[in-house]
Amino acid sequence: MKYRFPENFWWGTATSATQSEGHQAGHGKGENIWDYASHNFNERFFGGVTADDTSTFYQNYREDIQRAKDIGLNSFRTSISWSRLIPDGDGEINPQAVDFYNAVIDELNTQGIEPFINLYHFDMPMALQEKGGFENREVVDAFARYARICYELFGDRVRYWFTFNEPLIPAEAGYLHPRHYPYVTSFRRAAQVLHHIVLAHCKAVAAWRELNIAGQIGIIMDVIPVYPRSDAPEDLHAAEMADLFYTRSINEPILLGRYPDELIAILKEYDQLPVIQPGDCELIANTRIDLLGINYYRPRRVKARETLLEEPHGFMPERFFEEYIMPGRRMNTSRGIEIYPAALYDIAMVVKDRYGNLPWFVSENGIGISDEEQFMVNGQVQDDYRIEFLKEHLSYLHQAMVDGSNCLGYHMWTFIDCWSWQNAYKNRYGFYRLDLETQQRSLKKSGLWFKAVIENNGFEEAK
Ligand code: BGP
Repeated sequence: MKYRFPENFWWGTATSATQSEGHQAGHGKGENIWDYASHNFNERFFGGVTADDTSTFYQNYREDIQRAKDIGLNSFRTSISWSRLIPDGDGEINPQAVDFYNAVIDELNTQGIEPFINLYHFDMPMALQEKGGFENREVVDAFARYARICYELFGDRVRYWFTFNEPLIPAEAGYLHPRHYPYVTSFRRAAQVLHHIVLAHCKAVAAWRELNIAGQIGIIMDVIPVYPRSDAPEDLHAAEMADLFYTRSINEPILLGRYPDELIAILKEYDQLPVIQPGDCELIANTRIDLLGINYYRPRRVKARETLLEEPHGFMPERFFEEYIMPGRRMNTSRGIEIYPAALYDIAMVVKDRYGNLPWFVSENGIGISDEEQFMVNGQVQDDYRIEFLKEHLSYLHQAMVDGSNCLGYHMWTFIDCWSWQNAYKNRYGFYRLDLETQQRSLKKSGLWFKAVIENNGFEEAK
């Protein structure tokens, strides 16, 4: 077989609590920023669909896990909803949430599907957001408490834990380029949020290590590899700056134990440094993870700035670079992002060469397509484009593994079409189609294809 993967390779899918459970009023869940924002800033959500109406995994988890089994998944990532477990974020535990997550974890284990559990997927409890969210240092401790509670409740049956999904995003999307509540534009505030998220991660890792739980603790990073327009020094510098602000700013404290010196120097020069208290740098330096998840969707192409950036809200990293629209680039027009499978190889090499060949896996990769019903034949979405996408990405990943990358698995985003942070149900990513009217799930052609890949632990065709 041309693309054979190692024994015990993780073949799975990823989702998150807010995007798949549905709010399910009356079961003790507290509000999080998505419950709040999707009602109060409803126009920001495609079709006005709120976080209440997300895919009903809360009611249907048993049948859904059977569906995961049906296509042979051996691992499954979701998150615990902080505001379901602890409605106000820092107080009483909701017993119905404990029952629910116990049931989900037990059902996964019973079916022989490894649960990968993430603690934070963009979903700050509203009560804590009202206190400033991660801008407020007290929330770091509330997160560490919540993490410890999760380990104590579920750690005997969950072997793979993740502190955060895409830890840069709550800072960047919430406080710099406003797409997530509280829709702020301020670099300095974003930097403070990011620093506190780094600390929250470190404290959650420390709590896990103290409890001596069997398994591994990690984090899930979003990597957007940067490519310069040309080899001209100005373009190379632009690419370095984009990488520094949007990748190294988070990867290096987490994976190498310190912020990049160049970043600190620039933030000092522009008076944008967050408050870093004595002891913070030691904590960061002494925290190590066991396992890294990487979400990959798209590359970032940049060039030297051709015009001066207007900065009505003050300092922005984009003063050092601007987007390069590469002629002939291949686009996913539904999502408005470039498709570039070769980047998965480059990412694997960065993990190998820059981050000590840490064990890692692809924790998200996928293609969101709108109006998929047009591809429906006899009740099945014929998503050949998704199969092509998978083949291409997996073949580059396979090459990276041949070249020494320590990659342990591949998780597709996502299992059943789920709600998205702004696009709601516009773009569909799932192996199963979700009918929004009936909530019925139906397997797509790509789900069948993935089943065969899992059975064979690989696939034949070239890219
Ligand atoms: C990732 C998030 C997921 C998911 C995915 C698809 O960055 O971790 O939660 O949403 O992107 O993106 P979108 O939903 O914006 O199309």
